[in-house]
Amino acid sequence: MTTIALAGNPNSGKTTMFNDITGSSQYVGNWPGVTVEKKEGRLKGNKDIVIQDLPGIYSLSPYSPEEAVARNYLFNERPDLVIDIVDASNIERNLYLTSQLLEADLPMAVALNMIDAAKKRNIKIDANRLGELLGCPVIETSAIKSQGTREAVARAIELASSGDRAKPPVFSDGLERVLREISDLIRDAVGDGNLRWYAIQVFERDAEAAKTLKLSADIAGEIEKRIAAFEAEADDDSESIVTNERYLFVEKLVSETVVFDTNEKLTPSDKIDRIVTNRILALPIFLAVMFLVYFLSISTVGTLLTDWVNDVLFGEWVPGVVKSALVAIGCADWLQRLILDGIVAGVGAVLGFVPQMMVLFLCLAFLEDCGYMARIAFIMDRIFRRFGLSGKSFIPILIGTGCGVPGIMASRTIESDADRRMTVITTTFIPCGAKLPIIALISGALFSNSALIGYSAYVAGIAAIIVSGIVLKKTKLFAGEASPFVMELPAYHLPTVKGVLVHMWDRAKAFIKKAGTIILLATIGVWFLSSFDWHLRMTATEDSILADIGRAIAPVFSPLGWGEWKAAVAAITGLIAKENVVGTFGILYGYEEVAETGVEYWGQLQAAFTKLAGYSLLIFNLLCAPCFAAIGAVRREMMSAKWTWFAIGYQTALAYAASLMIYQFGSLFSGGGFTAGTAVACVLLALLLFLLFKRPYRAKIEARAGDPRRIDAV
Ligand code: BGO
Repeated sequence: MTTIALAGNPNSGKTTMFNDITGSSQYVGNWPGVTVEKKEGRLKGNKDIVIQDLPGIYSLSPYSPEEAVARNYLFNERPDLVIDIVDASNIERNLYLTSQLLEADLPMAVALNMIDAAKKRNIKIDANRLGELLGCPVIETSAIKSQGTREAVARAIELASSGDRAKPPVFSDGLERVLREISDLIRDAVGDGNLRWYAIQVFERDAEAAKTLKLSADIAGEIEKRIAAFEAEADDDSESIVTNERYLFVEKLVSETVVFDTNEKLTPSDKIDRIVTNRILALPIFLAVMFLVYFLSISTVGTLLTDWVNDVLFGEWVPGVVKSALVAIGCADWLQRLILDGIVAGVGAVLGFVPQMMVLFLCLAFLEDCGYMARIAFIMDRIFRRFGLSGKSFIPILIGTGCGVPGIMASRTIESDADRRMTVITTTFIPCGAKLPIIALISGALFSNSALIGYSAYVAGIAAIIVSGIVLKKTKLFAGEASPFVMELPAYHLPTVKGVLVHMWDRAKAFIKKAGTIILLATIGVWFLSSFDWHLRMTATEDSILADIGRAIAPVFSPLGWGEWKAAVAAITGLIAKENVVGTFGILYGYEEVAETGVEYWGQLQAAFTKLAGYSLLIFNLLCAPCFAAIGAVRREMMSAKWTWFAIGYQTALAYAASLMIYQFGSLFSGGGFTAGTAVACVLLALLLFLLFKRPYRAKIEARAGDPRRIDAV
């Protein structure tokens, strides 16, 4: 068994190469963080070769969690060889990682990927000469066109059997001298490990290397003396010294092997970006694009289909056919009710929104595949940064528009613990696919399918993220500089129909699968609890177990305008999966109606909720704690029960406060008079303004012996 690891910068085409050579269909995206965990596959045509797709990294210095994943894999599990995927159209930046892989003395081959894009830009690379300078095979590839990829693997395999090693970069004389001295001091501790690699790490004061080597205090002190002396001589810190040397090495490689087109003109992408990412126009364009997305999915195209599915398919046909079939076979009354009033009404209510969801996913897939979504992250970075937040936090949010779980996982690309936690807490504020049925239900039943409702839900999600960011950043728990955000903006391209449909289906299939599993089970549970009393006798909904439970919790939601027990129950079942809010409404408000007369239940909703109460209900369900699957993801990413509870508590408190303010101020301005609820809303607003405008928690960098980077509170 031979293991080949694919390593490279984010967006260099690793996953595309992985898919091409293994025949898998891992998600290819144009933003960093798509591969946050390594993925394994077998080479097409030779199952003895294992291919590992590592997360994209800019360096082997583990600043971010995915860099740590990649580095740990390379050093602890030591693949038989590494294919370093270099984006040929961005060769200079990509070769920095190559220089570190050379230092690590891993048997490797270089795939000069995206050679098609480099050629288009008239960048000429002498791959043979580059191979000579690096001491390893360099193969031109275009993973997207499946060109050169098999050769890259074949050459890498040849290399593994030959045992040849690449040439580590040679640094300037002064640095080489100190590295030799350090090598002599750590030789025993390294044993048969890679002496040069450790010497460089120790020189850079890499904490991981120090931990592994367990140097005695004497030796550590001796090494520190030499590093400090060299730093004084070079007037720079050790890490920067090595970084500069690596860049010098890369510069030399590039000057000898690459010729750039000095007359390169603005590409069509650059021209589009002048408008789309323009400082003034970028935000209005983004807001207009998202309005169009919700207009198409909630108000126009999606609605036509959803109306038919809700009114005709699940309103008449399915209940009609199922009922006739059940009557024909003489099915017991209770089972008929379970199937019609429970499963058909509940699951049908959720599935009714599939067309709208498909249109939403189609629009998002188009925006992503043409390259616009990557620009949104870039635009949001500029906005977020003003509030001390990073655009890096926006990538999980973009991913979270499909499903919160991968969104939460994508937060791993954020180096700073504080920023990462904050992103995990706020990512699910953005409406995910599962929340779309709630948006579509409220907008359809109470607001005549207005696109503004769906759009406002999206804007409310972003507002909640920004407000939370500002407020949390000012606290001791989350204070600190925003993580740096580096991102390659891919050239725009016309998405393929297949690509868009595959991305749309990727998102939609999870939803349909859920409808057939977790939502089905939940609707059975809700039907049971809403059909039986505490003595397990079948009864009217109003006398059921669920009604009693609902009435016990409903008063909590009265100040939000929907103290109705059915709505309270729906908010709770939404924790299992957000679609359950709609499923529960389908059962509780559609009870008997669907089965008996085929009348859809929106009329009942109109009677039960004012527009204001409905909107408050929508906002609460959008912002409150996410579904169990997402809570599980929060728990995994936080690696702490305390932080998970903090996230749930914060999200629910924010949702409650936002809904309360919406309902109470809305009631006040629509002539409802000043009540105790309005007073509470005023206090909450004052608190919010105070938190938004209070002075940030200040931290200062205090130099301390042995720990110069320690941050202490003032
Ligand atoms: C998008 N040539 C060209 N031209 N592009 C390539 C090649 C190649 O050889 N190989 C990959 N790409 P990942 P990481 C995209 O997805 O494999 C493209 O992070 C887009 N997507 O198609 O994910 C590949 O695993 C919308 O581009 O890289 C992908 O290393 C607009 O490089 C990107 C433009 O590939 C990253 C590009 C929705």
